[in-house]
Amino acid sequence: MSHPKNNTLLRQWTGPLTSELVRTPGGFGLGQVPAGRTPNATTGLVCGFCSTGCGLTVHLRDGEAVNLTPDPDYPVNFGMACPKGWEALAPLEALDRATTPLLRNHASGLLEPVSWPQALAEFTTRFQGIQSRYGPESVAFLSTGQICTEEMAFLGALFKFGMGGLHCDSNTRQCMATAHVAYKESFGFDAPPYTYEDFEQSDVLVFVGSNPCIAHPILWQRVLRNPHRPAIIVLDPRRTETAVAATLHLPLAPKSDLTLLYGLARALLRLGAVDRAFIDAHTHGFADFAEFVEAFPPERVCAEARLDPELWERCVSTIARGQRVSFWWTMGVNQGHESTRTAQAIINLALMTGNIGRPGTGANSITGQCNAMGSRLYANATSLFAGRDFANADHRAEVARILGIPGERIPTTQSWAYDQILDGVESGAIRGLWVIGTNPAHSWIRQDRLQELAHRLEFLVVQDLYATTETARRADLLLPAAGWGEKDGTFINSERRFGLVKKIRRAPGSALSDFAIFQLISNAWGCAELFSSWRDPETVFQILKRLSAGRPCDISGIRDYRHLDDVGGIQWPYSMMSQDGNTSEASKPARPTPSGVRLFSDGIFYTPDGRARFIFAPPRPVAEPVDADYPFVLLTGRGTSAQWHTGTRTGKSAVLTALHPAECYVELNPADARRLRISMGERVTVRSRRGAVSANALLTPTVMPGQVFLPMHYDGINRLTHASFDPHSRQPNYKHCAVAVDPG
Ligand SMILES: Nc1nc2c(c(=O)[nH]1)N[C@H]1C(S)=C(S)[C@@H](COP(=O)(O)OP(=O)(O)OC[C@H]3O[C@@H](n4cnc5c(=O)[nH]c(N)nc54)[C@H](O)[C@@H]3O)O[C@H]1N2
Ligand SMILES: Nc1nc2c(c(=O)[nH]1)N[C@H]1C(S)=C(S)[C@@H](COP(=O)(O)OP(=O)(O)OC[C@H]3O[C@@H](n4cnc5c(=O)[nH]c(N)nc54)[C@H](O)[C@@H]3O)O[C@H]1N2
Ligand code: SF4
Ligand SMILES: [Mo]
Repeated sequence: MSHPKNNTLLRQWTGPLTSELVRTPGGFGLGQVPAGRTPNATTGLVCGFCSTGCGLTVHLRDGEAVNLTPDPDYPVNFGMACPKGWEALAPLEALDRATTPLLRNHASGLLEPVSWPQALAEFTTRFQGIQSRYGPESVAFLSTGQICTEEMAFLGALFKFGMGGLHCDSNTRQCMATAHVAYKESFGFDAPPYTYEDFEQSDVLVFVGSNPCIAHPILWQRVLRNPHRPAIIVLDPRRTETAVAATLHLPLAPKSDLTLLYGLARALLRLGAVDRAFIDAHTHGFADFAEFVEAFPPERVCAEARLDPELWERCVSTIARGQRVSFWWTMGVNQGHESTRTAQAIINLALMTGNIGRPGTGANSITGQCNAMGSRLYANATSLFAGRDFANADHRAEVARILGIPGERIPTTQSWAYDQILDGVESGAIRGLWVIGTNPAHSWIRQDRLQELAHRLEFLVVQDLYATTETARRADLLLPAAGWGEKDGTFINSERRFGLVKKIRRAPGSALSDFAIFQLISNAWGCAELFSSWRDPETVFQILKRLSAGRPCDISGIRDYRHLDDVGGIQWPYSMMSQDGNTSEASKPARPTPSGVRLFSDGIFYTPDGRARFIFAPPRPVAEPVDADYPFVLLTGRGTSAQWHTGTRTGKSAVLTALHPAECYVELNPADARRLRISMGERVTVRSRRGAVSANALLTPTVMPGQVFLPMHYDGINRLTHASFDPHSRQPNYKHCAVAVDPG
């Protein structure tokens, strides 16, 4: 039975548009926006696709969004947006939106509409039943970097402190786990140090496994605004759009990055292009590192990375001459079998050359999803709130005190990672699974795993905008969620900037914001008293401020949502009190345009002794090398700027679908195609030891002979990929396995 309070909550959440900041021709106000009362107003919010976090101006008629344009004043995008941003409203209108909870009728096998009270009762009885039979840890969740920070925080608190669960993870594991672990070990905290102004201030930019022209187009625009005629070096096995636009492209052999980066450290050392004073004052372990990299002479680098020695020389001398060198990395690094050490090899380069904490420098991981940064800091899944550790008794006591909850509600151990949770389903340790805002039946490295394991799960709940995703179609219970633009909250972008998301249209039918769903569940579950102060997103934001105080990610100086709206978002740290050189500029009260906040300008890191660490390990062989039967390396990644991941949102916009190929395609080098007698546009089969997909051949010299590239947006790609993981971050290795290509 559902708790009577659920009905009151339901009325609250399905009522009129909630508190919003709206600019009207007459001015600017915070408060209720009753439909029909604000003709021709505009309001600003950040985009809900990628982590760039562009500001968009939504044009409202009678309180509802009718159109949007990029915000010319937002200090991220300055009036620019990529196609996804321009089309952000279209996916919300899709006909396949989930508009009511759906429950599987096991007699007919069909999903059938039920009321919210029925759905909540089902959720509670089924999951509580599983927990009573198999223990509290037998229920798990997999969540996302695409819901608001306040929602992630609620979910993590509800699950761990309210429902007594332990094992939970999110799609951030597929994406940012490597950067998280690498930073934490090297800097003492998961802290991407840069501001976007660094794109404009460098004289040398090095992109490793990163294709911003496609994946972060507005960040690439920031590079193009750089007035210093910068050298741009791209390390990517493919000649990507970014590589073509660069001044130097190194088409390294896939997964030879670690060898190359150690070789670069050795070469810079030999040239004396190191900052001894910085190393001595601010780092730990350099002498051992310098000795270690001796084993990576240029001959070895060029042989293993298959590089032209002259190209290599140019790369080394360009970086050695640079005064303000910034290193940027994305999924070509994070998704690999030795990704954490590779990310740290980049960090080591920035440290040894003193390229950190100054304008135009840094070891800079570019984030993926709009709020992956939020999930790293506030999801309460793999780390305790605000980057704390579950195993640390002091950290648990702090969180218990701030939240006013009994300390024993906080687990003392770490959750399993994504792959371990799915293994847990296989072994029977996990019997109930709740999937929120992610589509693992397409995106997980073994995409059929959920399907294969479905019979082992007693209850699968999926919470999504659409009832049609590959994962939602398998649900026992579907909870219809409101999407970006249909709810309030914050996202944290790649440069650590909190930006505001607002409700500028009503969700269809009885779809509810994830926040409202978590609140209703806490109530139905019987643990609402723990969350009595978690009334709405903005009160939770105030709780997050308290959780952040004194932590590296301190946001206690942000007053409220209005403050974020006034100044175009605020980067952390932004503490109440000016604490050190890093935060003094940031901590001044609201400024019209906040200037870029960069970490480590004082050379003090978050480790106990304040020094950054040189961390390194010998390169290891790839998990699945090519052989005679499977002679191609399969690379996967983003295909076009108009496609977003599994296409559940971008696939609903007529404009965006016109901007990308409708059918799956595989990029193949013309020399390989000639040998295999494959012609342009021909249908081919790409096969690995695990499965096959059909694709149209796209013959292009942008992929090297012996390699093929498949965009991740088409269903079936992750039947091919090899389920191997970096041992430190447990991030999947999506970007290397062996495949064959057959005509037909
Ligand atoms: N349009 C669009 N934009 C997006 C997304 C989207 O789906 N669509 N997704 C967002 C998300 S969540 C993320 S995480 C980012 C991802 O952003 P990126 O990481 O820039 O995108 P990818 O295409 O996945 O991978 C980048 C490059 O890695 C290269 N690569 C493959 N193997 C290796 C290797 O061994 N070494 C090196 N050095 N490079 C290698 C690939 O050839 C590819 O060009 O994009 C974000 N932005
Ligand atoms: N082969 C290969 N596979 C990859 C990658 C690769 O490079 N190659 N990249 C990996 C990376 S970096 C990532 S980040 C993942 C992404 O993988 P996924 O997270 O599975 O991809 P999305 O399509 O973004 O799925 C998000 C889901 O959340 C729903 N959703 C959107 N907004 C909301 C909301 O506000 N609330 C709720 N409840 N639901 C919402 C959407 O409808 C969609 O179904 O894919 C990974 N998979
Ligand atoms: S670059 Fe990213 S944040 Fe900006 S409009 Fe495009 S998808 Fe949105
Ligand atoms: Mo990602």
